[in-house]
Order: sequence, then structure tokens, then C-alpha cells
Amino acid sequence: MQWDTILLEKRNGVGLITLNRPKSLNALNTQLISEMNQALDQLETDPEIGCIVLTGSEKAFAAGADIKEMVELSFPNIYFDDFFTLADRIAQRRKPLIAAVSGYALGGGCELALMCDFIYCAENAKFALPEVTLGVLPGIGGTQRLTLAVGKAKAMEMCLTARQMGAQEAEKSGLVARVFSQQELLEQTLQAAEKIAEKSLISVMMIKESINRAFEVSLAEGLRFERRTFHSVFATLDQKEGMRAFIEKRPAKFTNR
Ligand code: DAK
Repeated sequence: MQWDTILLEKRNGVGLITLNRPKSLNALNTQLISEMNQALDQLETDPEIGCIVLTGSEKAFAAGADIKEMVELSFPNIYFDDFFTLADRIAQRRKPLIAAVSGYALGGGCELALMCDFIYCAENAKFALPEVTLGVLPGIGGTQRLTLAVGKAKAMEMCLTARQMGAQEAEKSGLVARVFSQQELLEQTLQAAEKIAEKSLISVMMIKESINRAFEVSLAEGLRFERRTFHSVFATLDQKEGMRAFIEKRPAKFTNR
């Protein structure tokens, strides 16, 4: 399928989605969010795909929601159309998603990266939630996910002052998993994604679900969920294959069964 605002490639079990509105620094408009969801629908149902990478350009992962599209919207428009709920679907994906962020990840762009399971970034990355300068506030999870990632002090400071956080601080604060040079970012991200895609998709998806539970329920509930999920993987062929391969000193060949 051909899209106008994104590119989609598949490589060694990995789906790579590149945001592609360079003239507006990948500002997220309705069309881009819709096309990204179509691509994600395709990758989620593709049995060859075990991990998904989202990236942008060198200058911008995404400079936020498209201000030119939003400026004239009224409360009834935005309320009745439930504007941007399409974006929420990205966080509900079951296969793992990695954001490879170079340059600006601002506003909705930062929120999009935060919806991914983890973020790798380049040394030039800049994260911010500058909505306050536009007279609004983050609306697709920023106040919640940024706070969970970096804690109240930095989240408050960033949302109230619109300060941009650089790559090193983002790594120290737990917002990103690792920082790479500009040249290495995409290759390193794809390598990590390929490693994930080689594993049993059943255990990968269960790990994702289980870690996400930690943000939603009490520790006791989360532990119970993890324990039951752990028990259930013993019903899979991949558990047998993984453990037998270890004993037989050979690489495991998972079949997602
Ligand atoms: N929207 C639309 N166009 C944008 C844009 C954006 N967010 N960011 C950049 N552009 C466009 C610029 O207008 C310019 O286009 P032309 O005017 O030349 O046609 C082009 O991209 C290049 O930008 P600049 O000329 O400004 O480039 P610079 O290198 O000088 O500056 C910059 C780069 C990223 C610092 C600057 O462009 C900038 O400050 N951009 C805006 C960043 C921002 O405020 N982002 C937050 C947007 S608000 C919702 C939930 C969430 C949201 C919305 C709704 N609901 C649940 C309903 C999210 C809101 C946001 O993200």
C-alpha cells in the first residue's frame, strides 16, 4: 500500500515506519496518524513481523501535532469528533514498538515516542512538551506518561516551562533507554528490533503486557498477573523449544506456537 505521509519497510522480521512530512518537521496531522495506524494494523497482523520501529528524519522525529490543522478547531469539533483518539490506538498495540528519535520530539511527537515501549535516541534529540506556550496542554498522554518516565519534578518543570530536554539528560532521567550517535541510531535500533523479532512472539507480547501492568495495578495484582502468565507459557511449543535448545547447545528456533 502507498501512503503520502509515512514510509513502510520490512526487514528481518522488523517493520520500519518512517514519518515522512519533512516540510512540516513531521507534524502529526489526521492523515499521518491515520496512515500510521493503517501501517500498524498491517504489521500487527503480519506473522513475519515480530517488532516495529517508528522513526522520523534527522532533524525531527515529530515537531508535535499539526498546529495549522488545529488552530481553528472549536470545542464542539474536537469534543464530538473525539479529535486524535486515533492516536490512542498506537499505545494499544500488542507487538513491541521502539521509537528511534533524532532531532525534535515535541508535544504530540514526544507523546508518540512515549507511547512506544522504549526509546532510543540520537545525540541531537530534543524532547519537550511545549503545549503551554500555545495556550493548551498535552492531550495524548504527555502529563501521565512523562511523569511515569521521569518523575513529578522534571515532568512538572518540562510541562510548565516548555523546556527542551537533551539526549544525555533524557537517558539519565529514564526517558530513553540508550543514546547513539546520529549515524548509528537507526542501525542500532533495527539490530535491537531484530533481536526481539527472533524471540517467541508469545513471550515477547506477554513481557510487554506484564511490564505495562506495573503502571496500572497494585504490586500484588501485578505479581499475580505475571505468575499466571508465566504458568501459561508452559502450554507453548516455544517454551519447550527454548529450553531444549539451551540444553542441546544450539540456537532456538521459535515458531510462535
Ligand atoms: N505544526 C505545524 N507545522 C509545524 C509544526 C507543527 N507542530 N512544527 C513545525 N512546523 C512547520 C513550520 O511551520 C515550518 O513550516 P513553514 O512555515 O515554513 O511552511 C516548518 O515546519 C519548519 O519549521 P520552522 O521554520 O519553525 O523550523 P525551525 O528549525 O526554525 O524550528 C521548531 C523548529 C521545531 C523549534 C519549531 O518549528 C517549533 O517550535 N515548532 C512547533 C513545536 C510545538 O509547539 N509543538 C507542539 C505542538 S502542540 C490532542 C492531543 C495532543 C495534541 C493535540 C491534540 N487531542 C487529544 C485533541 C498535541 C499538541 C501538540 O503537539
